Amino acid sequence: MTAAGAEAGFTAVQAGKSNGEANHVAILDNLYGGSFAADATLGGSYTNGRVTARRSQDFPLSVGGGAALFSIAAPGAAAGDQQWVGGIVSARAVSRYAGYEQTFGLTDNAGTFHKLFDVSGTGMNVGGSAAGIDLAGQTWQWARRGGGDPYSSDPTLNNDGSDHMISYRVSGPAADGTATWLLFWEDAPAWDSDFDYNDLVVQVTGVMPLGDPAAIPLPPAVWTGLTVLLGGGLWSARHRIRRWLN
Ligand SMILES: [Ca+2]
Ligand SMILES: [Ca+2]
Repeated sequence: MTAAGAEAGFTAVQAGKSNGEANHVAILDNLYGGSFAADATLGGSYTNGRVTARRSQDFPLSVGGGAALFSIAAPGAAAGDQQWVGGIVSARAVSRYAGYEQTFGLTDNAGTFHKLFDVSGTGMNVGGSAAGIDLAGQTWQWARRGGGDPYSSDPTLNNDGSDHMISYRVSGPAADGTATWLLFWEDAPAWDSDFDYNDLVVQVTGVMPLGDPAAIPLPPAVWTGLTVLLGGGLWSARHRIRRWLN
């Protein structure tokens, strides 16, 4: 980890040990085109001159004396990528360089896992997506399942206490309340990991409903509605997200 990275609170991303695997720059190039290079003005970030993937902090100071909340609509410089809050969310698999099967979802604050999709394929040629998931007013952790051990965006929930997800904000928050993120996962336990964070990459797009107060966690009982929403509700939200995604 560089001194600058340590100061900014970034988990170090190591060079991969496996031949033929794409690193973060190659994954960004494939996803957005152009040639991404480190952006010297933003620690841990990359740009192709048109699109910038700005690294999220991993170990920030707590906000307001409590848990750091990472708002999809309004990320603060002091917020990390462990906890996420608010918005209507869509997500899709971008790449997979892993021996393990990969499943993506989230956990609520009761610790219950909600699967969003299984990942098919390998390398850059992968499938798996979910759209129009209403998480307005919710607080959650992203979660990776599949083969091997389960891992969370919150290191304190991981069996090895390590950070298994680093993230970049790719765009937004825009005037219409949208923002896009990339989540890069490491799926091996610390004792056996290269920590190159390319085992699973997921693109997340959030839309903050107009007037949403954000950052107000609701009781776990609210989560019982998630499955229903995944089943086909919120068509207006889905439409907004489809319009925004390319
Ligand atoms: Ca992290
Ligand atoms: Ca790895």
